[in-house]
Amino acid sequence: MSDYGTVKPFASSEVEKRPDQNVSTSLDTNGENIVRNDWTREEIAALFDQPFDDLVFQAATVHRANHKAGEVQLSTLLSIKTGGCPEDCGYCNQSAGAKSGLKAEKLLDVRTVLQSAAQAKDRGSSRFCMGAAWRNPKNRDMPAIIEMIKGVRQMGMETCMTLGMLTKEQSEMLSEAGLDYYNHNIDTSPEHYEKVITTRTFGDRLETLENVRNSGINVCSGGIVGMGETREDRVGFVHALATLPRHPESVPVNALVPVKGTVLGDMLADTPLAKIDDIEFVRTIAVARITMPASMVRLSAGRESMSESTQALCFLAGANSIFTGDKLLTTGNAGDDADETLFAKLGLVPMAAEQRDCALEAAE
Ligand code: SAM
Ligand code: DTB
Ligand code: SF4
Repeated sequence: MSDYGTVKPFASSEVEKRPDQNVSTSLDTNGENIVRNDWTREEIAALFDQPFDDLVFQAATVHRANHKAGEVQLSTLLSIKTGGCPEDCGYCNQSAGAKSGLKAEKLLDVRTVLQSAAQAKDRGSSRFCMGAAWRNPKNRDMPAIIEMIKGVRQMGMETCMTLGMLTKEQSEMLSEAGLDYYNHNIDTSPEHYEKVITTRTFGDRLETLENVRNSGINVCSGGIVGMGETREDRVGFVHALATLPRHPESVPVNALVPVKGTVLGDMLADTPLAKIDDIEFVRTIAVARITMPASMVRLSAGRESMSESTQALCFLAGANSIFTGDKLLTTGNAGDDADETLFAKLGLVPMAAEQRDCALEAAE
């Protein structure tokens, strides 16, 4: 199988018959939503393998049965502790081992973080996501982290944090502070994981997700497409998320931002794999939407170098969340002006925090 699956549209001069449409869906015969956690890899591979228009149509149908079409949730990111990370994630310029020239910084003070959150709120964002370049938070960092959560919540915004691995006790502390979401990505398939990161295991990731889930915080977990993985790995990646005991409430799908000086940025530079094929990226979004119908699917990193039409296809295929602003954690993002233009062209509107909660409750 090629990296982009088994459909060979121009393989011969014969007119090819399109595959039978007997693929699994998450809608029952009345169009009602069924949340399934028993997806097989074969079923997920069959979803990916469909003709593109069938796949996107199916994903859009599932999307409309579970969410208000045209509404997109907006989150803003802030790096609260940048660089110098002891982990060796091959995609990340914040790893101490990366030679990207990024300057390591200490944990920001609470006031600075709250000022950024207030600006994000003024620009229409409903969720503030704070990220730290840590393997795990130290107990001495927890008081400041807790103050940040409480302060952002007091402004009426949802809070999200991504701080690396958490113990049960740390998850409980964050939950008690009122943290709404914790982001912890599985990043890729279990098989591809060790080719990208050696300082922790896929199992370590699942353990933190379990701690977060058990402490009652909403789970945000997804990964990166375009790290030189195969179609089979993308199937395994979606399968790992869609078979969790409970689907993540948010599923960020990032397109690799190839940064010079990182293992993957340098390895993939000037190869055909340097940029994920747009159609394959949209397919991944669509399959995530179909298999996790009630979750928010976030079109995450990589939008800065994505055309408007590819982004429009992602929204059609069920993406209903983005990061706003001109910066992600350390790299560039599309920016508010570009997004305002895009939303106006496509007739998309920002989703209010309460509406998001209703959509989830309705689907549960
Ligand atoms: N250190 C924490 C951790 O790894 O869990 C939190 C921060 S980390 C930067 C958050 C996520 O950003 C990673 O799990 C990865 O999926 C994504 N990410 C990092 N660098 C990226 C890049 N160059 N392109 C796309 N996504 C990236
Ligand atoms: C996620 O899945 N994507 C965001 C968020 N979770 C923390 C981070 C993307 C980071 C892209 C590289 C950077 O800006 O440093
Ligand atoms: Fe550290 Fe997170 Fe970057 Fe990995 S992704 S190097 S854990 S900041």
